[in-house]
Amino acid sequence: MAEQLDPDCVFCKIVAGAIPATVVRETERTLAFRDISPQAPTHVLVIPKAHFPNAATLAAAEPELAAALLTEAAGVAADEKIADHGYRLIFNTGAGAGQTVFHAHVHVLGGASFHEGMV
Ligand code: IU
Repeated sequence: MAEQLDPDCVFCKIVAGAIPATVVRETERTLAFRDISPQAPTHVLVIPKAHFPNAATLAAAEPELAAALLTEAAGVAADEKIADHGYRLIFNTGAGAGQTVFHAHVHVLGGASFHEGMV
């Protein structure tokens, strides 16, 4: 399926292969790659290949694709062997929450303990 891409979006450029990324998992409609600035021993981003500005717009338009991000995040956790210890999923939604790339993505963070709280 040819996905809807935004030529000005950095994650769309990764999907198109125009910007390199270390891809760890891929399905027809999702891509998982290592964050370029890791905040934990495992830090992977799972994105829809199609462009949606954030998780809320993705979920409203394509709930099955939004759910697929969670399935793939669990797959990343299994592949990276971080599931037994526990891992954190983060969807920053909006600039005020720290979103800097406006293409929906979930952060998969693991290999460390996150006991400090939510922020
Ligand atoms: P945020 O939730 O929008 O703040 O997360 C964006 C992430 O995308 C952030 O952790 C960046 O390090 C990461 N990233 C990347 O992995 N590759 C890139 O080319 C760019 C950002 I630009």
